[in-house]
Amino acid sequence: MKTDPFAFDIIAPDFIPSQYDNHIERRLSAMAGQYADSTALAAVLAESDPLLYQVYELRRPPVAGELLHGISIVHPGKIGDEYFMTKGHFHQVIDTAELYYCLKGRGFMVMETPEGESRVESLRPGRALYVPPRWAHRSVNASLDQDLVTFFIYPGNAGHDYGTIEQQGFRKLVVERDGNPVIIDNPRWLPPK
Ligand code: S6P
Ligand code: ZN
Repeated sequence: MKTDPFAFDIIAPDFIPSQYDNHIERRLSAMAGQYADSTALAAVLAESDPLLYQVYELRRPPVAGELLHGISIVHPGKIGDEYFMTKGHFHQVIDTAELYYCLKGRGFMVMETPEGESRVESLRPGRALYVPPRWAHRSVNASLDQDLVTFFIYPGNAGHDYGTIEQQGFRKLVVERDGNPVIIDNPRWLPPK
């Protein structure tokens, strides 16, 4: 499919792209199993189903030479002491990388490989982050009063594999302790076989 060059704007304060062709809204009910504190989770869901994050995608044909890109906005909040976060995934074509650039907020990218290696990198405005091939990734908003906004770019054929993360989560969790974000081990996580 031939595409002409195009340009668009991503402008403060909300950074919603001036053009996009897919808008995803993820609510708590869609990823309830990911939060460690099931009592806090049930209490929140009994009252409401909060919007955790939104993604604005400029979709591209699913081929290696294309670059799918867009904006991810994780809203502020917690379930128990665990901050709002994205579901997280491996790419379906696992050896595809992704580049993130943080435009707003404070947070972390939690990453791990199928072999159980784990890394957590800070996100703050002006910071670029490279997620290498084979690293699952999840963004966490560690601020309770502002959105975490990132611009992402990855190969058009990468796809998403959510299954592994849905089963046992990431090796590390980001939680609030005495008003500060702290990285702890996920008690539910199991080492690779
Ligand atoms: C896609 C890229 C982002 C995420 C978005 C939402 O490869 O990493 O666009 O899709 O941040 O996260 P998730 O885990 O719900 O897809
Ligand atoms: Zn990705």
